[in-house]
Amino acid sequence: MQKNIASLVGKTKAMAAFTGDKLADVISKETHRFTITGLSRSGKSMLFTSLITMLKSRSEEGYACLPLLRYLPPTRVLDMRIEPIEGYKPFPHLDNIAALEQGAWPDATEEAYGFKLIVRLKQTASIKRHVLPHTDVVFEFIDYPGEWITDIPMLSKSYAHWSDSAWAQLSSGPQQYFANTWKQFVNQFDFEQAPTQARISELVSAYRSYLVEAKSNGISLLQPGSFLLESSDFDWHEFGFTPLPSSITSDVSHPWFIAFNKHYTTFQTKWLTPLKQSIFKETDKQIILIDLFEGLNHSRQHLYQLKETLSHLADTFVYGQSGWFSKHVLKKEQIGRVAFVATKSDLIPQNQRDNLLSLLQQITEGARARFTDKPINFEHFLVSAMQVTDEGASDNAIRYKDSEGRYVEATFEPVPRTLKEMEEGSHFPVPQVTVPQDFKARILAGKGIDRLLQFLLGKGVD
Ligand SMILES: Nc1nc2c(ncn2[C@@H]2O[C@H](COP(=O)(O)OP(=O)(O)O)[C@@H](O)[C@H]2O)c(=O)[nH]1
Ligand SMILES: [Mg+2]
Repeated sequence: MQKNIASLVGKTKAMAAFTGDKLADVISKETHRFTITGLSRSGKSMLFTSLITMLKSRSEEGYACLPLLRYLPPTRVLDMRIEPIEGYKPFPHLDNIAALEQGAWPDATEEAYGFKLIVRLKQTASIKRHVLPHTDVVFEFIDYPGEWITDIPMLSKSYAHWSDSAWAQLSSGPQQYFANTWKQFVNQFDFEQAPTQARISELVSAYRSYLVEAKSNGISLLQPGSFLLESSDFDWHEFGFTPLPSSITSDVSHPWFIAFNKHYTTFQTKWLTPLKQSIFKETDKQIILIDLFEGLNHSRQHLYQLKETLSHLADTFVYGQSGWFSKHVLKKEQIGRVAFVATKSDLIPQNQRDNLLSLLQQITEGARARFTDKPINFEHFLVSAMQVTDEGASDNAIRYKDSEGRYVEATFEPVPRTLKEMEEGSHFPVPQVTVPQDFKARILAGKGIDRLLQFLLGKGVD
């Protein structure tokens, strides 16, 4: 499809169809496909909601938000419109705005949504203006549940391999504290009895309780993430599986191994393969959203775990799984662009932002190390999709409405610049903010999005 990045597509075709009264239809077209990825709760849906709100406001109300977006100067923008992408449900922008109006954050995403933003620009160069009065710049965005992304690496593992690594993983790091009940359950479980549907379901539901609890305690690497979604398109009630002790996974004739191996294969072929083809499609521009606050709020171990998760998912993030990126971008010696973005930066005072950025750079170290010799341009950003907080009386303070609706002021210790600086056993309390009534003004006051877009809109070759 739109494989030529920033190219003029359909120009010749448009010229051929040219007739005097169709002048307005003669346009050149430039398509940018962005993938915004990130673990669940990293702020993807809110960022999309803000982006649409900002761009609409910029074009419909002439509001000068996104001042740094030189590429789309308001004087050149004729209009902007949002259209669905074929094969995807339309992004629920209006539902999200309605939720915000009720003082609630947008619902957690349980399926994939797509939308296209089409920005029609006046042509400036005079010859072009004569022949092609407009350029349409098309941005394609896809939003999906973050729980899906953690499952993509399971495609390249066999059941036994996945099971052993999942077992080792849940026995280490901060997640081990939430895995005890699950492990006890497995220890008393009678694997001598046949894997009937009822017994499989018992085991799956015990494992799922672990996933749910670990997730609510800030653990990010949880597989299969798809099992966390009630309304998953993959029927984990019928084809569920769990990791099993290695005494079972090492015995290929064991009835439980056979049963779970079969379910795992179904999960790969019926769910993961189509998922990777539809969601993690060709793209040369990646935005990877990272919520550092969940980790800061819990412990240093949580941040280490986040770092490990990101490096584990690096290939999925950057290349998708289609190999498109490597085939098309790398071979053409273009530069791929990857933005690592720490979200919700309004949750700390302005003077702590440098510290947060430095922490972000350390958290992405492992992921970036996977691409040292590749022509990929990485950059780190902080953004807030909504500036929920206000400045406080001192530079170390911010004001916000807490969960009881009181307007409070909180003073902050410095955000650790590195993982090492965060003391063992300490945590960095993060304010529990609510959606403010003047949310729209606060979306327009969100920070960092224009710089981010500007970076990504840069041409493929530097
Ligand atoms: N303070 C603040 N909180 C945010 C912001 N963006 C998201 N959040 C919070 O993070 C939660 C998860 O965001 P969401 O966009 O649903 O994440 P997703 O799972 O990646 O789509 C929201 O419910 C909000 O509580 C932001 O810009 N500022
Ligand atoms: Mg979401």
